[in-house]
Amino acid sequence: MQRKRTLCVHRLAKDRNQAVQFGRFLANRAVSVAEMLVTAARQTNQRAAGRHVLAIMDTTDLRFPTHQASKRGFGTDAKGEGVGLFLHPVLAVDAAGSGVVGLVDCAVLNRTQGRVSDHKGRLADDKESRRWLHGAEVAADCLGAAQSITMVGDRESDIYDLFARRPANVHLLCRSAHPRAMATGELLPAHCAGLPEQGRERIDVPPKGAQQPRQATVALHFGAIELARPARLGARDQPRTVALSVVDVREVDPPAGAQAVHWRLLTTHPVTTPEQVREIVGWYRMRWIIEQVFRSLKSHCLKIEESQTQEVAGFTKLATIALIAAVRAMQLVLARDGTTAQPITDAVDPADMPALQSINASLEGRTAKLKNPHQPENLAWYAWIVARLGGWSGYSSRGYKPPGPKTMHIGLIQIDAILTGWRLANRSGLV
Ligand SMILES: [Mn+2]
Repeated sequence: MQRKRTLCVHRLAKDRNQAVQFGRFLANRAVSVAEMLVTAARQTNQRAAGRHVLAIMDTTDLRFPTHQASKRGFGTDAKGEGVGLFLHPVLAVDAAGSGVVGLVDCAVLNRTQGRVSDHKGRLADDKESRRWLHGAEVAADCLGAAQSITMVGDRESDIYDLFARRPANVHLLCRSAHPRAMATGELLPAHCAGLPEQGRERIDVPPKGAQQPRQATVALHFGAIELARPARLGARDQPRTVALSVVDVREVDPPAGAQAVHWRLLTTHPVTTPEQVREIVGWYRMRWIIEQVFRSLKSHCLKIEESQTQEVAGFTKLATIALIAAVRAMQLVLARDGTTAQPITDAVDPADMPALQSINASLEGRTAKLKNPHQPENLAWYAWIVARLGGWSGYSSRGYKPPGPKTMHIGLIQIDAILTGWRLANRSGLV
């Protein structure tokens, strides 16, 4: 799937016999999602050795509006209307180099009981929000080789239970969602409004909906806080307070009609300087990587929601493999500038190197600008080849778009066809 970039078993297989074999493989109960994930996490941990790793998590919902009738064992989608399934992966990203280290875990949520309605009346352990704490625990267990781990989550992960029960070796970083009460009785938003400004910064605001990309001036506020246990948790075996840092980044004088930038981030990291604020905001912004992985899994690349697989168990296995393939394409996107210092062996079989050398030579132009600027030992060298085969011009100056997940996806399909041809020619003695 990493090479052929499809979930369609018939296209993955070279003939009908192999398609039958693949079907049996997926239906085999000994082939488990847990085993696939443990293997992926083991490889990720090896690459994570000695690094500060961000364990980025998010939930995505899959929907199958055109296959409602044929799907078996699936629960309902986010709206409770059609057939759906939820994936909650944990992705390891290098905090310093921003390269994708690999997949750590993926929780699968299947709402066979229908939509969860009564959120507040249930204890944290029983709720679907348990997936965040579970992800933090898996990261703690599986990334033992990492120098340190910081879990990164969006507003959904603003959960007291998570702050209170996080594993000792996992730091947290999430966006605040609730106007929580502090130990002093004051509410968090009011407290942040009273914090002194500690500096200003110009930042790039990416385009969103109808909003154009722009530059914004933001004022930085930060401080140590203590949050109080929510009253509804009662006297559970939870600490009365948790100590965190808050980072409050607010746009100064936003242009008329624009949505003002306002990030209120909560973290277990100490924050005492504007440099640390920049670091925290930079780590939070790396959350876009997991959103890109979801995009390549769904919309234009792997088209996971078009899968014809009917049984939920078989589909979940295919989806896990597809997730690993989507993570690999994203790894190439981030490696393209050579800043992640990843070895080419992370993605390439050494036996394919002669073919790749030849493809590279055929793609290089006469001018220095159109030469592959990276060394063949580096993953960036391979990313350059894949991107060029995917239709990227090779120009990286202003005005030219750098290659994204879709370009890498197309390039990977091309490279597979070329390598297949290369191996055939070698076997027939023509080369
Ligand atoms: Mn989310």
